[in-house]
Amino acid sequence: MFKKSFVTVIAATTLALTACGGGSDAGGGSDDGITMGFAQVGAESGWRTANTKSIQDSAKAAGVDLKFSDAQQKQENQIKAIRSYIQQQVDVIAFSPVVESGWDTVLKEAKDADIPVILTDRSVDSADTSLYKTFLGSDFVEEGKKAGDWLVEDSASTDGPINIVELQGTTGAAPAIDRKEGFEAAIAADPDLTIVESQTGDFTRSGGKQVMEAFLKNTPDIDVVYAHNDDMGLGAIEAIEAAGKVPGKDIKIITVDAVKDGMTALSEGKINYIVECNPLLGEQLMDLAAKVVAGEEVPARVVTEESAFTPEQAKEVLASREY
Ligand code: GZL
Repeated sequence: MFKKSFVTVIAATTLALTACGGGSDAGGGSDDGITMGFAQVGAESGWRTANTKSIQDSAKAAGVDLKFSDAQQKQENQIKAIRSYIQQQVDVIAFSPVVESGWDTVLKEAKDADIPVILTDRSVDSADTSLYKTFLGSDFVEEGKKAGDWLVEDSASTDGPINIVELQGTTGAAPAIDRKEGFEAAIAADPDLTIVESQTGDFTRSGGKQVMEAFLKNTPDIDVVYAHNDDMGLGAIEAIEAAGKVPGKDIKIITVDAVKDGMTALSEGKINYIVECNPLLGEQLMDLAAKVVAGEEVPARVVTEESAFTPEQAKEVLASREY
């Protein structure tokens, strides 16, 4: 016990000294701990809500002074927030880039101000990887592949063409780009599987519903919906039911996230398969921030653990799901 508390004291002292501006990477910082500026994408989906709660709860538990902003899915608002955190000389900046491109200038400003940056959830396409310390988040290509692999297996016993419509996430966002890439690579294995329409629903339920209504008007025989997140899949369910069809039966639905509402629809058979994307990144983020502010090395990439669910599996786990 003594050894553990001794190590804790050393670590805390180092951290406290660093947070007070002693470390090479520290900004101004508060006297008794880390100050973090977090620029969130928005509140567009159940996943985002769970992600925000995880970050806020974990900051409180870790004694991190969290400055939090909601960009309402606008890149210019995230950039403004990051600039305000630089002005405030926080110890560390973390954010989930709403889209992959257009970050180099503001990330260089943070680097010039000697404030380390951590990417969470989504990444950027900057060629200069020195602009951020680490990227904590899912492998979206793998998520798309899991969705496509399931469909290839599920349709193996079906003869003839299978028409797929795709509800893409936010245009230019890493999860939208990568989930599309992974899914297309997986279904290339089966020439009967064809994406006949693909359009962004911006990761929102209303967006998914509106685009699905248009798909149902334009394409007479839709067999499968592949939605880049649960919320757009839930919007598609509303449109399918309004058109007098049975979701999960007349039109199969595959989504990504596994948030409560999605898992409920899955357990009811309205969705056929959900690939999990874990939003609970808060605890890992705070651990990484403590190391980064203390000037310790951290891995360039931290991939989150996640699963996938069928309706039967959803029924088993629904009551115990954290989000
Ligand atoms: C994925 C995350 C995506 C979710 C959507 O990590 O960025 O954004 O899949 C959310 O639900 O809007």
